[in-house]
Amino acid sequence: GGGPALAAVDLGATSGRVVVGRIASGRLTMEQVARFPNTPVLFTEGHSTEGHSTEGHSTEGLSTEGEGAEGLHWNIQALYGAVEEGLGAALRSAPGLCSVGIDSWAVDYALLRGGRMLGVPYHYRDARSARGVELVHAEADGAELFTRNGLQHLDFNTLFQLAAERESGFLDLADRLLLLPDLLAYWLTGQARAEATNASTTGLLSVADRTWDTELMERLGYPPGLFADLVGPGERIGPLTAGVAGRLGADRGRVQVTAVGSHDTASAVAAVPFETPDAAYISSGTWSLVGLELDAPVLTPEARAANFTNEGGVDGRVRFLRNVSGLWLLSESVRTWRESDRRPGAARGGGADLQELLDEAAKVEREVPVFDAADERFVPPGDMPARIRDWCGERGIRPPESRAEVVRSILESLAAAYARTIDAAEELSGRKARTVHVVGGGSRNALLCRLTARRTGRRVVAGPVEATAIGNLLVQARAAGLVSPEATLEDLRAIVRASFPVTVYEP
Ligand code: LRH
Repeated sequence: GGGPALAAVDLGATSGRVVVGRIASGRLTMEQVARFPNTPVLFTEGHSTEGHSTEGHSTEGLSTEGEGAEGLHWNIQALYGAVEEGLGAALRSAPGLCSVGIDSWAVDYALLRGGRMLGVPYHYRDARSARGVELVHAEADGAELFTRNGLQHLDFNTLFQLAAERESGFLDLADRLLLLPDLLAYWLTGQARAEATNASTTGLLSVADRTWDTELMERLGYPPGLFADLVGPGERIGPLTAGVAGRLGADRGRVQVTAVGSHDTASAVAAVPFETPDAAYISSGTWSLVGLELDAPVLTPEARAANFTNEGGVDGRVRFLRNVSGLWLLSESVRTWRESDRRPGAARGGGADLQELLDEAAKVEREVPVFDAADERFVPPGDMPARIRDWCGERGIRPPESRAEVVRSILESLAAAYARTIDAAEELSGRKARTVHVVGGGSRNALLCRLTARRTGRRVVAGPVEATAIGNLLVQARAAGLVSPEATLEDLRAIVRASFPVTVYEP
């Protein structure tokens, strides 16, 4: 139809989508107009990988464990092409499109000089960050960093990646750094900005006042001028450039790019259909982000020891949470099994269809091990079942044997990590969490939701699946005046409740 409409560009670690949103009688309707794969690329140096293999077999160009690997990168040009195409589809479906918002995973960035991108952005799962951690900690230790930025220590936080970049001399060439959603917005509008929720994941934003920590930047040798001016969710970034508007067949000036919670988790949390504040959330996808929404950060030594983060949320809220692993453990296992089934002479391993495996996993009766899903060894791409076996072997625990048992073990371990994390969040913040909301892809995984209810001893409210796109769209709707500009986050969440059903799992 010709009424006003919005488009959310939502990039995930495995796929991206463009979703058109419309508001009618207090409800949000959504239409997915484009979906495309996000396939990282592994660049290797010359011939140095010849004769080597990664854990004994090829991993479709994804592993960083082979010798001679130059690095794991995002195919950002392909993603940008798909975004433009998706926006073309959005305009065809909704000629009244007036605003576009972009979100993606956090922490990753591009360096530019004179407006041109230098090199190909790295994937946060690339192994180089470990070196960056050493370099940064030589200047500022973990305790100091936590009081400055409020973040959970993750090796891939932008400030660690940049130390590796600086050591290679590459940083000296750059005059601008843009996180990936900001880079796409720059290509669409010509305006270079730093959206605040995502900037909060760099480690270089002050948790006290959410401005750039130029003192820390200077100590680490990162020129403060690299970083763009901050914008908050709901602020305008700018209209499409004449070139982009021309290609898309849009009237120039009619379509604005609007800042949203450009960190996907910020958009997802904005769309959690909380009915009361005493509830926790799990934003469940490649990662599981488990925690509470608070008005102020928790910066105690206990919060740091428990590895909690205080990320910036929409409307100045604080996302007090822990990044525990997620469905990545499952998707990498399935990938490993498919590859081994394809190898000539492979014994039939019993199939690697995810839904079938989940059905079988639900029937597993033998007790399966609960391993530490947050162990660092599970971060790089690779053979997760082998790593789980190793984890168990090191402790003399009987490992899961069949594929169904491995799946069950992964889900039990995730649910156990959720339970631990929610209990810790309550204790650290003094806020009760009587209900657990699960949003994102994992909200569709009935077995995981059931195990989460059982292990947390709390009621689980699952859905919506597309929380990230919903949060992205609702922030734009408010900015564009399609809902009241005065609407609070709670008002926006009432729209989520009115628009999307949920599934309840009792403990
Ligand atoms: C989830 C996510 C998460 C970050 C990680 C890098 O997609 O943005 O919040 O910790 O990716």
